[in-house]
Formats: sequence, structure tokens, C-alpha cells
Amino acid sequence: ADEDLAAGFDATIAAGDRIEPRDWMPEGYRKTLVRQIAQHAHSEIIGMQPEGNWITRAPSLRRKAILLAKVQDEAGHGLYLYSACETLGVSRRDLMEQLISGAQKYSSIFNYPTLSYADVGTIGWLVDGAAICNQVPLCRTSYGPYGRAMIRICKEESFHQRQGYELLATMMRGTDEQRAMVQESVDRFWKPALMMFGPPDADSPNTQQSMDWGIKRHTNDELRARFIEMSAPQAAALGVTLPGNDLDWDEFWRIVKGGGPCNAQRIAHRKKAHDDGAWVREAATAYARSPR
Ligand code: FAQ
Repeated sequence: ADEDLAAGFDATIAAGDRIEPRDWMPEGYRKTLVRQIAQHAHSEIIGMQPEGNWITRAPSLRRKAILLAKVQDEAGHGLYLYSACETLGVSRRDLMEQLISGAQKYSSIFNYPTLSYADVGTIGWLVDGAAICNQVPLCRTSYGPYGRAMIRICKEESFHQRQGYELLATMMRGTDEQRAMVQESVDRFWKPALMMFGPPDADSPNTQQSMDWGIKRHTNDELRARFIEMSAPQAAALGVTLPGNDLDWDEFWRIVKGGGPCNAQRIAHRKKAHDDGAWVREAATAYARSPR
């Protein structure tokens, strides 16, 4: 009977159909999805911090309202993704513990500091831009709940990308000092944004199996090349110069392993927020259990 179940799974994948939570799936498929979806959810939640850093110092009420809404959207994305991950039989409590203990990763990009308001624009343009390029194909991922979460997330990310571009375009129409701020910010974020696509294919242990299972639809290098190509005309229209595409993979692995400029700070901040929220979780649990 196990062989029939495995054959059914293989046939579903081969037909390009979706696997749903109650369907039989190989343990490796489930584990890979938990790893990738959890890492994705954690990235959204940790990704609130670099931009959140500027909410109290936004240059106008309009920019503040936009930034607040964007950071809130990121919280929402994290929550959809945790829900998708829970359909694979893991609890949100476990996921949060694994983030805080460092057992599960989040995207390397969020371990860099945000040093100026131009970084808010650059994150929207390049970091959300890279996220969209990576995530649009994930709308067709083989696991139903993940693919469906991606559809809505991608729509919101496109909006985020445009607001970042609009912010930078506004600054580029401003003073020389503002133009210099934009270029300096792009100089810092370009290569880290290219690293969001993961290691080169030759050093990516998971890509082949994830492609065979229809979890990933393209390799890391394919998507990175697509993003570089998309970004060139946008940079020209803005009037900024993109640094080269030669990446320092030692820096990447150092950051992935916890040694980046902000890794410790990001986790400490998340842990404090989690600890400070303990009373809310306790109250919600007590309320849910109370007779009504
Ligand atoms: N950072 O074998 P592969 C966002 C790890 S967008 C850290 O190639 P895979 C939106 C990888 O986990 C950012 N670790 O792995 C936003 C694996 O380690 P493990 C989130 C990385 O999974 C915008 C090892 O290296 N997006 O948040 C990174 O096949 C603005 C070997 O790598 C997603 O998560 C990295 N950059 O491919 C929010 C998208 N790259 O677990 C706020 C979904 C690799 O074996 C503001 N994820 N690693 O110990 C994916 O598409 C894939 O997981 C990849 C990696 C492409 C990231």
C-alpha cells in the first residue's frame, strides 16, 4: 500500500498538480517544505526590523504612513506563511523557538543595517524586487497551501517594490546630497540583494531535489540572472550605477552562519518582543479555554 501512495504522489508531481495537507507525502518532501516555508516566514518577521528602524524618523507624514503599512504587510506575510507551515504538522511555538535558537535560518539580507532613509527605498526596490523574482515562480510550487499564500504575498510585494522605486525616484529629483544618498545606499545593498537567491547552483545542496519535487521551479543562478537583467533598465531610468555582480561567497556563508553585522541584534530584538508578548499569548489561551 505504501508503494501505491508513493506512486500516487509521484503521479501528482509529474502531472504538475498540487499536493494538499492530507495527501501522503515522502518525509523528505515534508521536511524540505517545513525548512523553506519556515525560513521564508522568519524572513518576513525579521525583515520588519531594518525598515521598522526608520518609522519614528520618516521625513514626512506621507512617508511614515506608507512605511507603517509596508511593515504591517510583512507581519501579515509572516503569519500566512506560518499558517502554511502549520499544515505540515509543526506548531507555531516550535517554529518561533527554532528561529530564536538559530536552528532555522532567515534571509541573509536582513542582517545588514539600514543607515539612511534612502535604504527604505532601496529595500523596496531591490530587496522586494529580488523577493518577487524568486517568489512569482513559487506561486506554482507543488504544495498547495504554500503556492496559494504566495499569490497574495506577491501582489503586495509588487506594491512594496513600486513604493521603493518611487521613493528613490523622488530623491533622485532632489538635491545632489539626496542623489549621493541613493547611490551610496544602492552600493551597499546590490550585492547582498543578489545573495538572497542563495548560493551558486554548484554549491546548492537542495536545488536538484527541490526541483524534482516541484517545490522550486528554477535554480538559484537562473533567478539571480533574471533579476540582474530586470534591474539594469530600472537603474538607468533612476540614474544610479549598479556595482558589479562579483559576489563574496565567504561573506554570504559567514552571514548565513550567524556572523553578519546585525545577526545577534536581530535575534535579540525578536526574542525580547516574543518574551514581552508572553502575557498576550497566556491571556488568549485562557480566553479560548473559558466557557462562553
Ligand atoms: N539567506 O541549497 P540551497 C522577504 C541556505 S524575501 C540565508 O540553495 P534552498 C520579503 C539554505 O536555507 C526573503 N540562508 O537552499 C521581504 C540552505 O540551508 P539549510 C525570503 C540561505 O532552500 C522583503 C543552504 O543555504 N525569501 O522576506 C540563503 O534550495 C523586504 C543551502 O542553500 C524566501 O525565503 C539566504 N539568502 O534555496 C520582507 C524565498 N540562501 O536550510 C521584508 C523562499 C540559501 O539547508 C522586507 N526560499 N540559504 O541549512 C527559497 O526560494 C529558497 O529557500 C532559497 C534557497 C532560494 C532562498
